[in-house]
Amino acid sequence: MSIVENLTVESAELDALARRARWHILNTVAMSKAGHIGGPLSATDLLIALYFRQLNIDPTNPSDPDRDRFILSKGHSAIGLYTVLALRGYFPEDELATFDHGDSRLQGHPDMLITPGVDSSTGSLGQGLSAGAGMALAAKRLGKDFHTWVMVGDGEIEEGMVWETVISAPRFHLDNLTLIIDLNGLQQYGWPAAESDRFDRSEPMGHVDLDAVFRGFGWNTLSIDGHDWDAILGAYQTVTEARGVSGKPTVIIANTTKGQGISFTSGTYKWHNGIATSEQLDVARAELVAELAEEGQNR
Ligand SMILES: Cc1ncc(C[n+]2csc(CCOP(=O)(O)OP(=O)(O)O)c2C)c(N)n1
Ligand SMILES: [Mg+2]
Repeated sequence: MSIVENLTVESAELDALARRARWHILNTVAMSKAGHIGGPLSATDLLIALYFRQLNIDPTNPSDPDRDRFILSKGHSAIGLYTVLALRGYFPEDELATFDHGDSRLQGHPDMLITPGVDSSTGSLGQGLSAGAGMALAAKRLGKDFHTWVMVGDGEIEEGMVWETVISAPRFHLDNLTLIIDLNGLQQYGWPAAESDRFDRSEPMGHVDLDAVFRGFGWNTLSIDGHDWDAILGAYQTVTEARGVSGKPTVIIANTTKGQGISFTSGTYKWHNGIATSEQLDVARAELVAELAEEGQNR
């Protein structure tokens, strides 16, 4: 294989990276005046652990045919992916400032044709798992041992197309395919929790036993706390051990909090997207990475 060795990054360092990523997410969207917040923040820890501890990738050679693949099917969380790609070295952190500009490589939704490290264009919810299953099947047919990872949102899995692949992937014995469900309990809109709270957007999958459903369709299942490094890294390790052995795809059901990591964005659908005020940026900076203030990142 031509890929570089995985990095050795300790949990404390992962934590610092995640804080930095969360700051970039809030600040970049505020500066560009467009973009999503809650979904990128719920996925941050899962993505940091994936890119810094799990994926077999080489940021200097993003088209390596042997690289592991990652598809952010919940493409509206693009700024979360771009931030992690920048921290991992695919492009400069400074380039994040161009997010969503017309001539930028970092569009509002991921574009595999222009952004280094993006393996599939996404944004129309529901499609990424099918693309990932195709990649995993291709790997089997070509005799390659790269692994394909896909992340979906819990609102996203209301899309029927997701379930076509949930049904078919075990039939092809895709133990080189892993689905991560970012189960943050919120989407953009949803059902009211009570008559008195018409605008609560909670629990799109709250009535579904996802573990049992996936198991029934023939998947390996893991349920974890998606903000606990040991749990995340343990699940990724279990996936690695099952590769080529289990004959089944694996789903990681990651219990997360939408808007995780910043006090005023945490746990509310109101920060699905949004532009932070300068006062809110001050609060977030103090909570996350005070040292960034001196670097003048709040453009
Ligand atoms: C097919 C499709 N329908 C609707 C949208 C608009 N949309 C963007 S994000 C979103 C909510 C997604 O919720 P969820 O999957 O739970 O994502 P997260 O909570 O991680 O932001 C919707 C409806 C879309 N991008 N694609
Ligand atoms: Mg959600």
